Amino acid sequence: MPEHSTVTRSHMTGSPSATRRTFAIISHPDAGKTTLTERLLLAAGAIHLAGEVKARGERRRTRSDWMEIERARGISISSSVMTFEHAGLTFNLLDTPGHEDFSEDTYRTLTAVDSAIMVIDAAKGIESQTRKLFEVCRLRDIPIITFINKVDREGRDPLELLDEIESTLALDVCPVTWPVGMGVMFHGVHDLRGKRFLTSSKGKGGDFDERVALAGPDDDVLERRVDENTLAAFRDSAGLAASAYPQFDLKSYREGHLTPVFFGSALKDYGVAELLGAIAAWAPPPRPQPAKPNPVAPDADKVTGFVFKVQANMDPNHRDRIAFVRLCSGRFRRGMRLRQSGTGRAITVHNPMFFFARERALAADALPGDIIGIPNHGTLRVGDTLTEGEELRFTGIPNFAPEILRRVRLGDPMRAKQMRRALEDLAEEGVTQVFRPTLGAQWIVGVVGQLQLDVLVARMAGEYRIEVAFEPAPFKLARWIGADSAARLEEFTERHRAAMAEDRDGAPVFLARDAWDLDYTAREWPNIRFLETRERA
Ligand SMILES: Nc1nc2c(ncn2[C@@H]2O[C@H](COP(=O)(O)OP(=O)(O)OP(=O)(O)O)[C@@H](O)[C@H]2O)c(=O)[nH]1
Ligand SMILES: [Mg+2]
Repeated sequence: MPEHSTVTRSHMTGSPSATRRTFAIISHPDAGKTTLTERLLLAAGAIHLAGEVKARGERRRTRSDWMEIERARGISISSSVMTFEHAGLTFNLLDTPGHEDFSEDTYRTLTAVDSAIMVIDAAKGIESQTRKLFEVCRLRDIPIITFINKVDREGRDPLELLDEIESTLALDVCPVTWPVGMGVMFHGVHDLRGKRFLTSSKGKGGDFDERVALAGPDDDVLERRVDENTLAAFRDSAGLAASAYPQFDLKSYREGHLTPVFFGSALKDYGVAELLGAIAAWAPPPRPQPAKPNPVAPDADKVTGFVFKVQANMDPNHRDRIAFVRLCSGRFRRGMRLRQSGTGRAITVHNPMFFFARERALAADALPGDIIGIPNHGTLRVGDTLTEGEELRFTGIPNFAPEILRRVRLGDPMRAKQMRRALEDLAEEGVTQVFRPTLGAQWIVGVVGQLQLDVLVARMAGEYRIEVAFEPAPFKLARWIGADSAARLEEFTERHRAAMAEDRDGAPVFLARDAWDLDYTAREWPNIRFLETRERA
């Protein structure tokens, strides 16, 4: 572990966790989440130069896409945490991957946040992945701010986009900023609440660098800056925007009934500072977290938290393994002893880390809403609850049944042990799942999508120097099994030894040849449960 500075960040006035804003950025692939993340860090003063996803050389270095394969492909594969301070508040931002092959990572990340920014590409509107992510937010009552991105390019009509959000997601929408032209006719954005025109001193299509006071869409300031046709269209649509939709209502937003909508451009910096201001003013501070036997309120005295993500090899020079913990209550201090649910084991947290935009630092203390990284050698697992001793367990962190199963073939049989170690490491991160068949020595990996297999191959080679290849497995589906009667469960596993496996945690898994096989078996064994998801821990 390299040396780091130590930081104390808690502001102990009033309810301490009221100073935290912990949120995720979610969307379909390529909508601009990572670009927006960079711009938010820049707007908050946490960095001085925004990296670009598809730029070359130094400009390429975005903070959240740090993995080799993310930089090579220009996509996000794993969610990343970034903490920054601004306006007396501490923001914990989680940039998530959009591709559905990595959605398990995104779903787990959503268990750790209090609100979300939903990014929509102005040319595309709501896509199927957006809808799925939205459903997860709704299940967990996570309030959403919408950022309609890329208005500097040709996009769909803003009113049509609002109506689509309203009807497909059944949400009230409240426009906060409104575009003045789009694509080649893009002149800037009208901040409806702040009564300003965000524009460029370089004229049409330039990067944002100027705010001009604006009484409203009819203000003649615009006549000097915007061509006639664009202005007429803007006045029409902005007039409707102001009159046809509800006013912003904090309660309704926080309860998940209303989403404020920002039109902007992450790449050209339009609307980003306004968005940051909205997160500060509107996004909820830490909320109670679902747990058994009872939810945990952020102002409870004792420290509690849970692991929502594990990441191996973040530091290429050190074989590190970091468990990301969302703190839910109490005031955490470095060196504390915390008890791990399940095993009952106590661990002393010597080196808790904060992840800032440019560096990591040792965390001297942390508050509810904060996310700390705990370096460990495999003790801490996704789904683990940490407490000062209380018996409780945070709920709702799922594992999903994989949709593709492959047998692993090893290039060099001398390295079987290392390979298994690496597969387990990466399985723990959720890159893939791994199943150990009861019979036979060849492990089986399960993924939700093909891209995960590509990532597995690339990371095995890059981080562990192991060449792996896959061959078809004789199975297509995996289901966790359970039963009320232990004897019945044992009978089932005995009778299906050739189709049984264990997951990484030793939980029994039935591997079915196909849907018909699964269906048939399930009907033959009505007392056995076949589960598509398994809650961790
Ligand atoms: N014109 C334009 N391009 C943008 C804007 N924001 C992002 N882009 C481009 O869109 C592409 C995708 O951007 P990312 O920020 O990687 O998108 P993402 O949502 O993080 O993608 P994944 O994490 O892979 O799902 C990149 O080429 C960006 O430069 C914008 O406001 N305007
Ligand atoms: Mg990204």
